[in-house]
This record gives sequence, C-alpha cells and structure tokens, in this order.
Amino acid sequence: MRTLRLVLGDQLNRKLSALRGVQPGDIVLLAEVNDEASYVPHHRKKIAFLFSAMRHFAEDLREEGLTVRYVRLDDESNTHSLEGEVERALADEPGLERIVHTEPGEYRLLEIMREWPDRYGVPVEMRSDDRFICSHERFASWASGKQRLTMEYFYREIRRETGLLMDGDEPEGGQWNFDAQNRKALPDDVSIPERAWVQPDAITREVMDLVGERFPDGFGDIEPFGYAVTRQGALEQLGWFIKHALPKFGDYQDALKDGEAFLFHSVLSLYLNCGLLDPMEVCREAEAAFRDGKAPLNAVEGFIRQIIGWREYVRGIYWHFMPDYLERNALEGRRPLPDFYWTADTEMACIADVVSTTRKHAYAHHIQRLMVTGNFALLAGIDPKAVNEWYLAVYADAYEWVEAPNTHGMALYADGGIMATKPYAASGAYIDRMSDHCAGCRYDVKAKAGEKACPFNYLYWNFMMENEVRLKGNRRLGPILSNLNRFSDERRREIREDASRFFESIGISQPRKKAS
Ligand code: FAD
Ligand code: DLZ
Ligand code: SF4
Repeated sequence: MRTLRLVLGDQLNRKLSALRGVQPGDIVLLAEVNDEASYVPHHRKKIAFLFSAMRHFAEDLREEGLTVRYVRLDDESNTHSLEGEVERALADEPGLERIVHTEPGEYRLLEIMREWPDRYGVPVEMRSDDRFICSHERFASWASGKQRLTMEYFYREIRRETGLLMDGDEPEGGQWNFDAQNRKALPDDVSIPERAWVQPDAITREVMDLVGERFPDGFGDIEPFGYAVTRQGALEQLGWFIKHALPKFGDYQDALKDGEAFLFHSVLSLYLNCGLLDPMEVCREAEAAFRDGKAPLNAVEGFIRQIIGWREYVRGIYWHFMPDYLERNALEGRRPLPDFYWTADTEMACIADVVSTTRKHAYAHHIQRLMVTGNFALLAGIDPKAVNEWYLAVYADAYEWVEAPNTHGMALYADGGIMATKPYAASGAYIDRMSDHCAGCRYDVKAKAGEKACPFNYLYWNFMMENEVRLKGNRRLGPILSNLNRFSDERRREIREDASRFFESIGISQPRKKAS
C-alpha cells in the first residue's frame, strides 16, 4: 500500500515508528511550516538548528534511496501548516493510499492530528513514539493507585528494567542515588573543558540566512552556531562529553559560574529530543565509562538518573495529566513576565547572566533554569502561562512534553504538588553558595531589606506571606512558615514595601489575583 509518511522536526530518527516498513513508492514528508515555527516566539538558533537537522536527515534518507518530499519554509506553495502540507502531498502525488505518522510530543498538535482520520480521504495510522523507555501505558500502570508519584521510585523501577548500573538485583555501589555528593560549588582551580563546537556547513549556513531573513526581530543570536545537525555529529558530541565532561558532571552538576553556561553538562538534550540520539545508547556509553574506570559512580549514576529517571518521568507526567495540567495555577501567579527575561537588561547579575547565555546559545543548564530564572518567576508570582511560553520558546531542546512539567510543576509549583513536595523557593543565599554571581552584583546578597538588598531575599519572604494560607498544610514548609509566624507586623510591612517597590521598578506592580 503506497504510503505517505510524515516525519516531524523532532522525530529525526531512522528507527522512528512512522518509518517502519517503508517501501519503494512511499513518500516521506518533512515540512518547514510557519505554524510550527511561530506558535511561540522560538529562539532563532532553535529554528536554525531544527531546520538544518531536518534538511540533513532528509538528505540521509534520500541517500538511502527513499523518496522524500521536503517542503522548505520559503517554498512558494507552502501552506504553512502540517495538515495543509499533508493535504498538498496527497493531491500532488496520486496513488497514495494511506498516511502513517508517529504521535507528536505536544498535546496541541495531538488535538489537530486526532481530526486527521476524518479529514483526508485515506486511512490514517498514528503510531506510538517508542523512542522512549517508558510507554504511556507503562507509566499509567506505575502511577495507578499511588498517592504520590515520586520520581525516585519510578527511576528505581526503570533501573531494574533496563539493567543500567545494576549489580545483580542490587544497585551498583549499594545505593540508588549519589546526589549527596553532587552539590559542590565550582572551586577556582578546576578548569572547564573547551567545547568541541561544529563548524556550520553549507546547509546550515543557508538555513541561518533564511532564519535571519524570515525572523529579523526574533529572539536570540543565530551566530555563532556550533551545534551538531546530523546523527554522526551528535554521536561525536556524545563521545566528547563522555571523555571530557562526564567525570566531573556529578561533582559540579549544581554549580553556577558567571559567563560559563556549559560547565560539565552534556548539552545533549537538543539531540535527544529531536531524535538524533537515543536515550539508551547515551546511557550505555556513560555506563561503559564507569565500568572502564573512566568516570566515577556519582557522575554516571547522576547522569543516567537525569535521562532514564527525570526525562522519562516528566514525559509520563505530561501525558498522564494533560490537558488539565496546564490549566492549573495553584499559587495563582498573575503578574506579567518582566521584560528582562527577553533583554537581559537587569541589575541582578545572576539573571542577567542566565538570560544572556540563553540569548546566545538557546541553552542554559538545569540549575540556571530552575534556581535562577525559575526561582525568580516563582517568588515574583509570574503567570505560569507566560513563564511556560518563555521556556518553550527560548531553549533549543524545548518541546512541551518536557518543558511543561519542568516549568509548571518543578519550577513554579503551579500543578499544586504533583511533581514537587514543596515549592523550590530560595533566597539569595542559595545562589551565593553555588555561584560567583553575587560578588559582581550591584545588590548585596547579605542584606535582607532596603534598596540595596538582594531582591531574592525579600521576595522569598514576600512569596511566603502571599502564599501563607495556600501552603499552610505543607509539612515540608512547616519550619519556614513557623518562622514567618514569628515576624513582627513591622517586619512584614517592610518586606511588603520592598517587594512592591521592586515590582514597580520592573513594571509588574499587579497584585496576585486573590491575596490570601
Ligand atoms: P545534562 O545536565 O547534561 O543532563 C543530561 C540529560 O538528562 C539532558 O540532556 C536531558 O535529556 C536529561 N535531563 C536532565 N534533567 C532533566 C529534567 N529535569 N527533565 C527532563 N530531562 C532532563 N529539558 C529539556 O530537554 N527541554 C526543556 O524544554 C526543558 N525545560 C526546562 C525548564 C525548566 C524550568 C527546568 C528547571 C528544566 C528544564 N529542562 C528541560 C530540564 C533540564 O534543565 C535540561 O534537560 C538540561 O538543562 C539540558 O542540558 P544538558 O543536555 O546539558 O543536560
Ligand atoms: C519546533 C519546530 C519548529 C520550529 N519548526 C518545525 C517545522 O517547521 N516543522 C516540523 O515538522 N516541526 C517543527 N518543529 C517541531 C514541532 O513543533 C514538534 O514536532 C511539535 O511541537 C511536537 O513535539
Ligand atoms: Fe542574584 Fe542577589 Fe546574588 Fe545579585 S546578590 S547575583 S540578585 S542572588
């Protein structure tokens, strides 16, 4: 049966379910469309990365002898929607008898695709996305009947199932998790390895020009461009990470350093999420480094946990709770996103650094996302919809299945505690402990109140005051709320005034909708 096989921009994998059983005569469709390129104001490097990876993937398929219909963003007859491009392919290529595609990574697109069987005059087969270790059904059966969906227990089951870092039935090294060793700040005498950036080739250059022309005012720098855009290139990045960064990944996983976005992180999420790398192959390489004595257990366990634990778990949470998940706003954040999330124009050195890195690379590491920009948005009570849109737009690895649980659940506690047992709220002391940002900041991280005080300090207590009633049943916050209880009226007024003055200075003076 001649088949039209649609491959999305984040499905660039030869083993993709939609390509299984491909026959001569079938047509593989890839399309650059405005609908996908602009449903959020994507970072221009993210678009360039994905289009270049799509074009290279199409070339690889052609070299293999497959027939590929590749629609470029500037093709004159481009309808600029995926459904329009499927329709056009069916009209242009007579004799196609069915459509096969793999489920998408975002609910928004799934809703559109659910209409497809009624839309086209041929049968439509949507296949599951088996690039993940845990299927939707497997996650649902794990979640069933549980009061709390704790990542750690999910992770242990996946460790057992995959056999990764197992010593018979026991975890390697006698414990499941070595996180206690993975919270060091970066000492001055530890040098950071220089990254092996990839030179853009002719295809990437062409795409960079196209993105520059089509999105002249878009967010983020297109140059310099150093990401890999092919499977081979992504494998080389994996090899570089295992050799040069993995050994210290664990120790400095939570560290922050001014002007240094990558530290010992893998920078592999963009390849994993668009299909150029497979999660199990990445974990097996890391495990082999441990078995060969080239990387310590705390590093390898920590790294593997991020992939088979967190990455699989957040995907499970997303599909298990959507579409209601994103409607939740447990802490009723309603303030708008401050402009400095786009411009980096703020005197808060930590935020200026993370937003600058983000603008430059379409990348920030986990603690930058969670404890700097995420923490600020939590403390300031920013509307989760605006925060979600920002994270979905600005990172090259961002698709809603992974972005939303991390932002909505982990960073903002907007899901009311499905993922986290308490909000990840932190004052300036945390950032000071883990970074060198505060030394160069115009604010004083040790000062609690007044114009010079670090905003994270009074915003932390302002957050606790604004949410005192909402959070009073949370046992993990008990000691903090008891502490707050002892604050005098005058101290409370001082916190409120500092916070209001600060919100006004950054143009977000709206109150939370319902103060409690
Ligand atoms: P490393 O630190 O080297 O970790 C290794 C791999 O583990 C990553 O490549 C990634 O695939 C996986 N991983 C690590 N942490 C997580 C996590 N919490 N959830 C899922 N996978 C994880 N990750 C995305 O891939 N896309 C997103 O859109 C995204 N949005 C985020 C938003 C917020 C607010 C936060 C706090 C985190 C977000 N993350 C997201 C998770 C994490 O920050 C990134 O996966 C990580 O920074 C990517 O860089 P890396 O490849 O160098 O990761
Ligand atoms: C992110 C993205 C962008 C920027 N552009 C395209 C595109 O033009 N064509 C395409 O097929 N996919 C693109 N993507 C990835 C999709 O947005 C992604 O497949 C869905 O969000 C589902 O995860
Ligand atoms: Fe950030 Fe406060 Fe430190 Fe400045 S003093 S860098 S605002 S934590």
